[in-house]
Amino acid sequence: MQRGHTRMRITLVQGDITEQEVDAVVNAANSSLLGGGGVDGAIHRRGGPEILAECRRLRASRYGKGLPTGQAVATTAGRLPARWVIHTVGPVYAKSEDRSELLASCYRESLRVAAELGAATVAFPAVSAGIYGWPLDDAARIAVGTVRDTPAPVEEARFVLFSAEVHAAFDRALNG
Ligand code: AR6
Repeated sequence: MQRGHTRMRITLVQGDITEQEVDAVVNAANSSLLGGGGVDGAIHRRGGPEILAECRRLRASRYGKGLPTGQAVATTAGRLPARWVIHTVGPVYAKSEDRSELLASCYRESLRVAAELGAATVAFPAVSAGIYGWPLDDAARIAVGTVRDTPAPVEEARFVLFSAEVHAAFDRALNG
């Protein structure tokens, strides 16, 4: 079988992304790559200082001005059960401007990086749906639709949703 031609399985779980036994965990980071609240805070706390050390090296080299919104970059996962963290920067929600393409790009670019790493299982949070204020149903629709439409040599894309409410929104987006 040719790589990239297997169909990616999309799964949903309610839980904490830092506990997932997957190859790669996606982090809803900010451009600084130096940490924050929400998923980002949890990943750095649980993963330990190795992740931040690698993020600092990225800031000192390829991403001197920070990681642009919609892009993705990998580091070690430190002490997490995963092997890698793929940091992506979601757009802040704005009523005055449609930033959906940037949000879709987070999922596409994260899958591209996962493919480069050879990750077979990837866990995603609901990017931009917390501190960045994206309305839940729309964030879920963009997340599920983009992952579904992005061909990648990944066996499982697992959305890990922190609350029953977010899980329900992703379930509606996936199963109608
Ligand atoms: N596992 C899974 N989901 C989680 C976890 C967890 N451990 N913790 C929170 N969530 P957010 P954003 C959910 O705010 O909106 C940070 O400060 C949360 O309930 O983490 O993209 C960054 O540094 C929500 O559904 O990310 C940026 O500055 C979803 O994850 C900014 O927040 C995303 O919420 C990024 O904001």
